Parts: sequence; structure tokens; C-alpha cells
Amino acid sequence: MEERIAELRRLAEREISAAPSLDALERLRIKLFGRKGGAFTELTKSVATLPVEARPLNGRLLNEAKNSVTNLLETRHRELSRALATGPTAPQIDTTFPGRRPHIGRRHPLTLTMDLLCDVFLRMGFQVRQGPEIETDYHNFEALNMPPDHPARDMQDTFYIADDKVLRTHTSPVQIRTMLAERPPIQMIAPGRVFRRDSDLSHSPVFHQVEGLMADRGIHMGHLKGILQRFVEDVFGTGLALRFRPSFFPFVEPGAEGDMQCVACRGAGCGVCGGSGWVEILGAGMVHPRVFENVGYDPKKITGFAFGIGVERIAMLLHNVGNIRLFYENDMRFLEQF
Ligand code: FA5
Repeated sequence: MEERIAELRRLAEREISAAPSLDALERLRIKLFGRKGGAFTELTKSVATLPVEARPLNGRLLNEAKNSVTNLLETRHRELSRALATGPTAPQIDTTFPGRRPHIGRRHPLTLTMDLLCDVFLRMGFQVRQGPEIETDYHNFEALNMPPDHPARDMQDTFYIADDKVLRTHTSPVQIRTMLAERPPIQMIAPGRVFRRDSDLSHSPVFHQVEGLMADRGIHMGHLKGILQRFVEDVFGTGLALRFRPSFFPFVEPGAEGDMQCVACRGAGCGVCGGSGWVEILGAGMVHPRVFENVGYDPKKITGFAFGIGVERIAMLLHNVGNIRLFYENDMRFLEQF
């Protein structure tokens, strides 16, 4: 048995040193150590059948042989791998070949616009608050002074998820959540995604708004106008008008829609503004006393204003984009320009 072990060890060492390739080496490994019929595997079984007194010596010799052969296999594997990576068959690098330009990712134009709007309001002392995109009927409508049979609910075509759950149709429910959780003074913005059954060149079923709310003693419409005027100047520079048109939202009184002079044509009329020279960018007004009552504020002491700005509209004006769908089609030729 001692002789068989020594003989197998010599044979294995010779063959491993001469193995010409990694494939050949792998075949050799299987021949020596394979679980079925491997030479060392079989020898190990034979040692187990020897008389008890012969086992320790032969077991030790066999283990030494296995360890030595295993080490040799690893060494030869390293040699052959290295030769493959650096030898004549190694892949060649053509240093004259023009490089590939790495594709650098960028932020989406709507994200950029949203961040810009938030920055402008954060600088004016507003703090960010957030709410869920799946909203209760109560927060989205009822607490905002739109009871179930209120005709104003028809104004917004709503995606219903259940009888009392909707995809929020505006960011105004975040006003309610914030006022229920905090006491005045409140000065918050709520950026987020909103959903409506609405689709044309300037309307998308999913779009973004930045809600604003300021509630405290002595807040009046002058504060609202001043803050929004400042917002337009910070985003677009001076020289473009913001006009208020009287409008109706059940949760404000008085209410207004805010139009901005079209940036593309500066009021002359073009594709971006549909020829009118103005683009509606927001809804706003003084918080309705009933809304304050709904959140437990005393409307005799607390007044406030609120606004909701359409982020896509701002992005369209900033970048002279005439079709809102371009923001959602993920066409790299469009997105790469920002
Ligand atoms: C509202 O959503 C009110 N919650 C805004 C508000 C807040 C009023 C607080 C008073 C106080 P409105 O439906 O007008 O209002 O939408 C506000 C802005 O969102 C619009 O001026 C417009 O810029 C944008 N917008 C509305 N619908 C879409 C749409 N389908 N796609 C893209 N932008 C839209």
C-alpha cells in the first residue's frame, strides 16, 4: 500500500506539471479526486479496509500525498491562468481606438423644476410637509369644504380606488393633514404627485403640484400676492407679469387663478400658451373659515392663504416645451437637453 501511494503521488505530480491547459488540468483533477473513481478517492477507500494496525501509517502517507498534489494543482492553475491573461493569445488592447464616452445620468427636468420651486420657497421660510398619494375622501374633498353632494367635486375628475379612497387630485389634502397635526403659525409647502382623468397638450393624468399654506394671526391677501410675485421673479427673473383672475375653489374665499405672462412669446401669443399670451400656473386664495373649523382652528383669530402651483406648467415655461407628454415619454434625445 505504501508503494501504491508513493507511485500515485509521483504520477500525479508528473502529469500536473505537464498539463498544457486549464481544461486538461480540470480533467486531471477529476481523474485524481473525482468522487466516483478518482484515484485518490479509491485509495482512501482501500486504506479503510487495511488491518487496524496498518491504517495510521498509510492514512498519514495518503493525507500527505493528497495535500501535496492539491497544492500542486493550485500552483499549476495559477500559472496557466496567468499565461492566458498575458501570453500571445491574451486579448490585445488597441490604444489608438477612439474611447467610448461614458453615459452620464442626469436628473429629470421635472425633478429639477420641483427642486427649484422648493428652494425658492424654502428661502422664504417655508418648510416641506408631505402626505400620501392614496388619500381618503375626507382629506381630499370633505375637509376642504366639499361634502359628498357638493357640485365642486365634479370639477376634478377623480380616480377612485374604493368608495372612500382616491388617488389625490391635488396636494391640498396635505394642508389638512398639516393643520390637524400642528398649530399656527404654519408656513409649509407640499411638493408631490397628483392624479386626474385629464389629458391633452398641457394636461396629463399624472402631474405634480407644489402646495403652499401660511396660517397665523393677521395673514392677508397682500402676503399671498407678494409671495407669489417674488416666486415668479426668483424663477423667471423680472419683467414677466403674474395676474390673478377671480376663480372658485370651495376651500378658499376669495379664490383666484394665477396666470403668468408666457415666457416664450412674452405675451404675444404662441404654441406654448395656446395663442393667448398667458399660461395658467396656479390656483390660490384665502383659506375658507370652514376649513379652519374642520381642523379645529378659530377662524376669528387665524387667517391664512393657500396656493397650488402646477410644476409641469412651470417646467414648460422655463424650457419652452409645447407638449406636456414630452416629460413622460422617456425619450433620451429630449431628456439629455437638461
Ligand atoms: C387645484 O388643484 C387647487 N388645489 C389649487 C389651490 C390650492 C387653490 C390652494 C386654492 C388654494 P387647479 O385644478 O387649478 O387647482 O390646479 C392647479 C394647477 O395645476 C393649475 O394651475 C395647473 O397649472 C396645474 N394643473 C391642473 N391640472 C393639470 C393637469 N392635468 N396636468 C398638468 N397640470 C395641471
